[in-house]
Amino acid sequence: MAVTLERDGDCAVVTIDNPPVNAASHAVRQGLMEAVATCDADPAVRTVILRCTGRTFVAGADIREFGQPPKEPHLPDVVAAIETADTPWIAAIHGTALGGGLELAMACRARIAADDAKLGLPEVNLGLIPGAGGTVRLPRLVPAETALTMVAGGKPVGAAQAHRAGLVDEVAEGDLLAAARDMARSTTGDEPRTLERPVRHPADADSFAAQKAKLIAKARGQQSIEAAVHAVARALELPADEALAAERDAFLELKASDQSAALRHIFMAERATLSDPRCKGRPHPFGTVGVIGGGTMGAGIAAACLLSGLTVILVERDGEAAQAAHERVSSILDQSARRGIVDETMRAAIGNRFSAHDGYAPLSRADLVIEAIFEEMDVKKAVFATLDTVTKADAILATNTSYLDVNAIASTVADPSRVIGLHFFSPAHIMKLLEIVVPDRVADDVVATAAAFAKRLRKTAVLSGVCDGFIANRIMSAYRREADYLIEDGALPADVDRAMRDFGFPMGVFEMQDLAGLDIAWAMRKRRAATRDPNERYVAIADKLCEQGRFGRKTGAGWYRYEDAKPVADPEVTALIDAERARKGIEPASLPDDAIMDRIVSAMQSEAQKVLDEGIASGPGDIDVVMTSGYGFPRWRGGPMFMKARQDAGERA
Ligand code: T1G
Repeated sequence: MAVTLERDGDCAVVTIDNPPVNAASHAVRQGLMEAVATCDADPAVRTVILRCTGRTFVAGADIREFGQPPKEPHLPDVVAAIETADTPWIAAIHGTALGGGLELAMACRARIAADDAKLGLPEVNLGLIPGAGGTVRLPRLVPAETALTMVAGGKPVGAAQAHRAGLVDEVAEGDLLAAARDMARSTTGDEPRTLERPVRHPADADSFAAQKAKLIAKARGQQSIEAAVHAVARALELPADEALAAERDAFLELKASDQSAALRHIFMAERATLSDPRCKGRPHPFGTVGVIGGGTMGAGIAAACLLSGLTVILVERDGEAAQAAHERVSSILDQSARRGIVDETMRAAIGNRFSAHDGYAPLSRADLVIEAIFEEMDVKKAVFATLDTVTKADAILATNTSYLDVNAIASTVADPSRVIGLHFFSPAHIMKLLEIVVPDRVADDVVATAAAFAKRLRKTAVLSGVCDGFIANRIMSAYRREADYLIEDGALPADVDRAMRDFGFPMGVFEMQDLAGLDIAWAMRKRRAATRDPNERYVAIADKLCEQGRFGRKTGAGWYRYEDAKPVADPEVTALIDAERARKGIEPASLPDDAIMDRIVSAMQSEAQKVLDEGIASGPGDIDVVMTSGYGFPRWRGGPMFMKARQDAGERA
């Protein structure tokens, strides 16, 4: 039964049991409607407690029902039934109360939350706005500024913050149900219903207007964010019933939109990886992680593990490097503490789980070792040969290489079934994407352990086969090559970057290169020069910039010149581009932004199709996850393969 009801004296306890996250499915909605009627029909029931089994309160409407014709009772009807019930309901929240889950809770007369609970309205992340009264009830419980941030930002708040704001009436100490029973006993039924409360207007109209404008500007084309801002604004101005009707109309319009279909596609695709059969083995424990190399990547990986509660043993080539690595990791952790990602107590506890060494011996305690040294195959092979002798026989050995052959690395250890690729993206403690590179002879439980490790670090994991550049860097190289062709054909770096920003990328491909440093790719191009196909078009402009020492931001000039750290178009670069065009006899063409983006996206799609045809990626959703999580492809466009499917369907229609 998705919903059960049991009597506890003059209190009824309504329990939702709908794994994995108690989504408000059709069965749950029906069960709740019946519970409202049963409790209201029983004069002996004075209060009702709404709770959930399992790990969380209701995590929202059931996303899996979105593609089907909606079935009554609709969630707004259930929410209204609870709010208008004669018998007052109390929500006992643990885990997360999100979207429709929080809307159900706000229909109750009161809310009590476990101290580690989170409450939010993340609908904008699915291209929606709350569709069951969330935008109208929330500003009646919390200040308008908080409501606007929660609805348009889509991020949950913790129980303590929710309590301070007025969203929950109590934070339970100890047993949640017992605390809810105490609250029920003191509930009289005279408490105001949420919609009967006045809205909590903003403290200052001008700053509220500025907050709204800033949210809309940051949306970068995502319609749901602007719609969320307008919905909260309406709730502050209109009578509740009119605001509810307008919210529902806006919700239904967004639900039918391409952007919402795209965002729901990405949401489900990000979770599909871990349901891959190769991830179904039994994971090994990975409580203690060794990290080899404490440079930018190694330090970021170590920090990501520490922030996820793991123990880290970092190894560098000598004492001085180990000390420098320890300081690098510590400064990342201090920054995380300053940002409130960890509190001071956690920050201190992390320190006790971290050590840096100039020798391999401590790695005998590691369950998983991640090599993050520089990209030289011989050096990596030597490291793995050493790891083979110093680590436990069942310790998993991973390489963070971004393009080298993981099968070749695995061949250096006696048991290659314990070797896998874990390709992090820089900065490793921030970027969500993690490519799990699956070599030929790896064991299933090692892949399953990598998937469980990714989930523990809250990473978005994608399985990749072994090839040069795996999925992400292969596709990035392809569209970066196309961008080089574009500037030889007539565009300038600023044209390409503007087109990409207007498309929804956080930055363009040339700005990105200046940020990462042009010298890294230059070194790779020089390494590959001998094997490059002489018949393939080659653009030498980036090489010429590097020959002048223009490596990007770090040298004050690259594709752009940097004045006060701001990129400025540089006539010297334009002259260099003109000279290259002339040398090749290219008459520059005028390239409008949509033509630029068509070529950039097509380059992604054609390389992605090769990656799929070669079996390197399992499905088009993996490509979209890689491009949105790894390279800032706008999530509300769904990714290059989602776009291709829409284009192909349009052509077929
Ligand atoms: N509906 C259906 N299934 C869901 C779901 C949902 N809302 N949320 C998660 N799942 C599934 C997910 O697909 C996965 O399935 C499993 O649960 C574990 O998820 C009217 C219309 C709750 C914080 O946007 O943020 O309410 O792969 O791997 O990392 O206004 O899931 O195991 O088969 O993410 O512990 C609003 C979305 C909906 C919340 C848990 N709610 N979910 O994170 O586990 S719209 C959301 C999450 C709405 C109303 C509107 C997270 C989580 P499987 P997981 P997790």
